[in-house]
Amino acid sequence: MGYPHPSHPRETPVLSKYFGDPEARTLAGWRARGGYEALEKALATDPVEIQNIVKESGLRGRGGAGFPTGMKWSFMKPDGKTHYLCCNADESEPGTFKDREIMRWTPHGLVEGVALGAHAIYAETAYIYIRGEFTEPYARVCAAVEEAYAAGILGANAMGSGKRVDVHVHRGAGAYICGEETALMNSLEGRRGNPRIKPPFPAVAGLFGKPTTINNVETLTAVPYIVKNGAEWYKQFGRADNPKSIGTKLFSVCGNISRPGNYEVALGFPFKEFLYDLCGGPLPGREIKAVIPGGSSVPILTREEAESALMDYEGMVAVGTMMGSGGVIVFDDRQDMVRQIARLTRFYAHESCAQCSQCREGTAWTTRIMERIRDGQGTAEDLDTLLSIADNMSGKTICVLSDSCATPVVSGLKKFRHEFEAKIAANRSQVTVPGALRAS
Ligand code: L3W
Repeated sequence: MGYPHPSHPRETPVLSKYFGDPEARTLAGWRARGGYEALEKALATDPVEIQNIVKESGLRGRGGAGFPTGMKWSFMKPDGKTHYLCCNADESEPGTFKDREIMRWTPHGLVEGVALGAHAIYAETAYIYIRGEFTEPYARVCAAVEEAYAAGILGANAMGSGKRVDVHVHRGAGAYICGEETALMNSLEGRRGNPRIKPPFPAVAGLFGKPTTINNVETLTAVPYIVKNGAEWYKQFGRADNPKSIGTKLFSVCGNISRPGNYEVALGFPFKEFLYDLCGGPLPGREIKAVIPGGSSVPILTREEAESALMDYEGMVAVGTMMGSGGVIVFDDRQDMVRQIARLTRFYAHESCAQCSQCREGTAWTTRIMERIRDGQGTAEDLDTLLSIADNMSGKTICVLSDSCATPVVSGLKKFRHEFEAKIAANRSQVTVPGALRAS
């Protein structure tokens, strides 16, 4: 894995400021850049005060759901029970590769955020659950944890505060589902990574049955900056007319785009300018056809929809999708959307834990039908069948993997139905009834 692209003048590099700077990886380098000052300050501050600063800052979860971080932390009370913090570093959402870069370049920034978060939720023990395939990020995070222990930043008397903060790094074994927070906890406990029914939410009964907070890598890494500079400083990032989406966000960009990579912008950035100015637009002679803006689990946008959107939680909802994890996948006019969507459904079918019938059967049937349409063997009835299966897969299972498989099918059929129909019309083996394709 190489160096990242130089920062674009229109980016707002906060978390990504030291991407590409190898010195920032070391403890000495991180400290020289102001690292661990926020943790030292936090360890001398009452956890409720830290929770309030984070609440006031408006920081929301950067893993996909956008839940307010300060509110999540405030569910954790000084009740005398053992508490745990889990950092979700199992980044596996197709199109998303920003946590990987945080861990590669600023592992101490993450360790600092994890230790700070643990203190803020009255936990002495934190786990970083890292995706199994992340060989280099795993090595970087382990090295940072080791250095932090050796320097007394972690351990029984963290930074001389008299408080214990232990951080364990746990490597996953390559299952996407283990990024779902309750599956992650089962996996950490040594069980099969099956999601648990919520409620109870982890804040009530989480890891080993104890109150637990689970936060994404990017979320935790943002916290030291907020604690150090204050909530008011953080609130400068965002659009003035939307107080619900505050801060900067890392977006990973891949697919048919001139300059792929990670970009950090203030929330509310115009998506059109992002795609064409920062990312250089489509490849020469091509046009953007579609964009998935938030990792493969969110609805697909047409080019026109994407170009009218603002990059924040509400801006993406306004065009019928979600900001999700910030994984932007770009498709140009060469792409066969049926083939692309079939590829996504196969991914979800492969990654389903198979606990819920709607997901186990639905992801498999959807993939079979998508692939037969892709291969020119589809029939007119297949489109209604796909929508009917999608309906049975949405909102009916323990976790949202099933919904995530249905989403690109439903949004793809709504926006690129003509591509499905063209493939079906070309299937000479079916008995065609005039008008049947448009019957629904
Ligand atoms: C206590 C309540 N806690 C909610 C907590 C809950 C969780 C957080 C958000 O899905 C999304 C999904 C993917 N009392 C609570 C409460 N909480 N109500 O708040 O919860 P939830 O259920 O809305 O979301 P989730 O299950 O965490 C995550 C989307 O992200 N996604 C996936 C990305 C995957 C990656 C990756 O691989 N790293 O980022 C992409 O869009 O579809 O919608 O902590 O406990 N009353």
